[in-house]
Amino acid sequence: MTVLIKGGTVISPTGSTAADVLVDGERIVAVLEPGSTALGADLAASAERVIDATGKYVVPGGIDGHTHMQMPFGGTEASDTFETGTRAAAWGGTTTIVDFVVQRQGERVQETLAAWHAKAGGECAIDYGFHQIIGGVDDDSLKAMDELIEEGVTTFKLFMAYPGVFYSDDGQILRAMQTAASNGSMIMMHAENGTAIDVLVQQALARGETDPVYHGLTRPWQTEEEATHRAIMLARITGAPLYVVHMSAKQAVATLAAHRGEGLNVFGETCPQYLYLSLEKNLAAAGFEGAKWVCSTPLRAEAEGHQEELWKYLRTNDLQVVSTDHCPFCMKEQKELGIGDFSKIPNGIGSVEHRMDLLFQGVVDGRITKERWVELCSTTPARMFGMYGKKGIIAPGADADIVVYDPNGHTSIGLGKTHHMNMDYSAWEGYEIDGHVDTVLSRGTVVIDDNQYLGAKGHGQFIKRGLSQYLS
Ligand code: DUC
Ligand code: ZN
Ligand code: ZN
Repeated sequence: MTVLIKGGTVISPTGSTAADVLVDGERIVAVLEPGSTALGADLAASAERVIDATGKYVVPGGIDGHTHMQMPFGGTEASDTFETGTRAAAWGGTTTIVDFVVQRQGERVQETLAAWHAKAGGECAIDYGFHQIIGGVDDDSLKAMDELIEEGVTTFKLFMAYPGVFYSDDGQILRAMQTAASNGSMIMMHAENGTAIDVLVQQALARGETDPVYHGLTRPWQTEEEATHRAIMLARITGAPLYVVHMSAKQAVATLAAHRGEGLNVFGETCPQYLYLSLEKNLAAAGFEGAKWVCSTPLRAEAEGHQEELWKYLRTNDLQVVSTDHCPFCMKEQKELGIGDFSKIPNGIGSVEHRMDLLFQGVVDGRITKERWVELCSTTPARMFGMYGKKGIIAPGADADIVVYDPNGHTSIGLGKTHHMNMDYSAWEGYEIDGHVDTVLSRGTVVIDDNQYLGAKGHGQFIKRGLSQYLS
């Protein structure tokens, strides 16, 4: 099938240009100046399908480099399956996710990877890759890190939080970083001081402070900044590259930025919830309502100015990627596990469907340019996670993962279950976006068009990723 996307403005991090995009099968074969008679123009004239993109943006499909579909966590399991979560992602213009395989102490890494392949295989609407969580650093799991690179899993997540669950101590982190430094892979870090947080949590509960807001108050910014700094120091000792996930504290990003400034390969990711939502407005909502926004790292106080600073850091490239940390739980029977004890509320927010729209609102509001929007949401994740060329760019030879985005359209989020994530609420209820995902192609197949889902489970393929292209 040949598809011509005609009359739109093609956006990349380096600029925007009026161009027609020709797709043949699963790939982009030409990006043509309008009216061009160059190679490919003949083919364009005979395209089997023409999509009129006049007045619209034509952008590389979104890459969400941080999702947790059906993740076992907090005494339950994240409510989106690979099927429902990737379908919701497609609705929102995301055409690739990188999800996390979970390994805990005592489990064999390769067996957990096989289990995740079994869960996701044949289920996904869009392409997907895996990062590997190493929850039990030992000789066997360190050896597995070398082996997984051959299997296209080139990034390894460690936790400085959640003692007794995923937590690694500094010695374990050091060893994993030494392995990453030697095999060229990258360490992703959940940077929060988990043992200090656990003491603060127990003390709060003993005082009868059980509401959701105490989740945020027992994880103060110092616990994120301290862990970020410690992770950077360990990276510095070992020479390993470091990617700090879901950063929400401005002080932690300042520390990261200072070390980037010294030339270290340290990178930072934030998520839409840390840009728009806050401790006061959301986590402190009346009654048990705040549970909707319990995630870690936590939402931060607007009065402290974190959200504004994070937007600034996105602009200045001190934060490089926006992912979602999509980890949805329903209120009923899941978030409700924490009624009367905030520490039992499963941690996570669902946003996989809304990332492209929410960040585009940043373009409308003048916070970032549309080119930076594409860079943060697609091109840099592709490069960071070893997929660039195939993903993250509109260019001949790349997969035809394409979004036709209408900057004059409108999207109402959340209202009355207008979203497609498998959740009984929306963390984004009431958000209005000045833009709209019109058409989405995943490897040349139209999966969303005119507010209709046309995709199919099993279309999405596993991506064997290479090493991060930021390290070579
Ligand atoms: N934080 C969350 O909010 N959910 C999943 C895991 C994590 O680190
Ligand atoms: Zn995390
Ligand atoms: Zn996560």
